[in-house]
Amino acid sequence: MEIWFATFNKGKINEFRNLSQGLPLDLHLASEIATYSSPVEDADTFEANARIKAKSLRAIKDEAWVLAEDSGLEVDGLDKKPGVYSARYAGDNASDMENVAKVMKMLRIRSPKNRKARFICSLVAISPEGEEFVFNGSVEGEISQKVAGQTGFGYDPIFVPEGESKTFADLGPAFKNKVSHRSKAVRAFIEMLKDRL
Ligand code: ITT
Repeated sequence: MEIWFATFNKGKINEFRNLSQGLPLDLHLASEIATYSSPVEDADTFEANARIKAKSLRAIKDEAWVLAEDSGLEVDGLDKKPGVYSARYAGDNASDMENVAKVMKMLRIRSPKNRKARFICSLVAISPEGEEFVFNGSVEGEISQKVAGQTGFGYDPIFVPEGESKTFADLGPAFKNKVSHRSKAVRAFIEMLKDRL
């Protein structure tokens, strides 16, 4: 089964590959298409932004499955920011570490005590026939006091999932793939696909 993933985020790609291991999927990436560039993600929900990405690739690839996801971190003490702005919280083209530093700084200023947070993932898939499917996943946790850990990407070095004392970046990819927002959405997508394999 041919699937085209509308993402340029290597962290998302690695996690999808891990989660879909062993399945007869022929995974292709948007980066293989020289003429494709990321669309403007100007919607105010994860799902709507994921749909924008899926549809932009579907416009070029209409004979295969197309997949896109939008995800991010909501921090309660920051009025649910960075939310849909997670990739560019510290500015357009900001690095992961710059975004992490901004969350730590804003929490220190605004809400050092309330560190409750969650990751959210909304995945939109479009079948070769043009049917659209939406799968959502989230994981609750809190923002750590310190940046810690070497694995993963994005805000993983400051996100401690509920019931744990270490960050996702410290806990490692096997743990993250068991409980993460993305793993929940991707697993639901895979379950739906299995019926069609
Ligand atoms: P594409 O649009 O090309 O898929 P992107 O990185 O721009 O890649 P998003 O617009 O969905 O993706 O932004 C998601 C951001 O949220 C991402 O860059 C991270 O900063 C953060 N994020 C999402 N999932 C995460 C995870 O599992 N761990 C850590 N940070 C995550």
